[in-house]
Amino acid sequence: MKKVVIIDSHTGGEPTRTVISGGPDLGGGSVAARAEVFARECGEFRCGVINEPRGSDVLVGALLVEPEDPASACGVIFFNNVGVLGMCGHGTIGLVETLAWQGKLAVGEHVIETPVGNVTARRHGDGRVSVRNVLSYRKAAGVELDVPELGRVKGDVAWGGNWFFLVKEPQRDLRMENLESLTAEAWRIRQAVNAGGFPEVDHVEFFGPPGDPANHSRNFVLCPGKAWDRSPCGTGTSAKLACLAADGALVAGEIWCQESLIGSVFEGTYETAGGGVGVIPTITGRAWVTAETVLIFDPSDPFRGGIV
Ligand code: PYC
Repeated sequence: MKKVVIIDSHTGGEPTRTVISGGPDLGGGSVAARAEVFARECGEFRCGVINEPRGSDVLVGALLVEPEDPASACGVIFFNNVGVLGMCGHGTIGLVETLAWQGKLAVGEHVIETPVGNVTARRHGDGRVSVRNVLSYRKAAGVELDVPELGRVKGDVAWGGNWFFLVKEPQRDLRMENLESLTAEAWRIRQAVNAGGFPEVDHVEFFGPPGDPANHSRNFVLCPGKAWDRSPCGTGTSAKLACLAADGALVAGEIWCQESLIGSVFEGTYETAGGGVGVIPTITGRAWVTAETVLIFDPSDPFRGGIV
């Protein structure tokens, strides 16, 4: 009987399931190399942890691994219902809160190794966490697409630790009542972006006016496995900051308050970096631990590897 210890948390409504122990042996090397092994060889574990009947499509998994550099706090491999993520902003905040809840991480700064590079997480005394992300940049501006049933769609392709298409036109009404159509439209846009020369894009992001005038914008982010992000998406907000910087619409150090479809907020700022090629975003948010439990993988259970 295989047992996997997990701690669940949510960051602005978006859940993170951190695997504390019982995960697969991925060998040595960089976190990027171990993430490749995980992606290639551990599909049953990934689906068993994330998918029904133990989980749901909205969960993001965070597999804790030994860091390559002993000076780092930990390594992490983020994963979801369809594969492995590069980075995950809400997941990093959830991971920090989880380790703090276990008494393993103090207030202060901690380096966390991810498959796409090291990030620095600062745990504040009030429970907030700021994540200084990887270099983020806009790859293509004003990309125009013909999307079936939607017509002409215009947007930017940007990297914020994952690949995003940030829709500029047409604007969508970002309310919960429109969830079904937002999901269907974002999915169609993703297919058109992929067919239009950007196969790497696996997240699509809409923007609109905030519900709370204290914020700058509301977003809707569709993730690679068709789940929508309940949080404002840390890597999506990083991609947005890179585009705002490239457009000269936000200066370094200025705060951008990004609101999600459910009204949760991340604060984002950036430093210029990469010789002007991109920016280093810092995303601040808060997570709460929701459960600590043991998953049981019974060899006689026909759905032990999740419903795929
Ligand atoms: O917060 O970066 C994020 C994220 C990626 C996918 C879901 N959340």
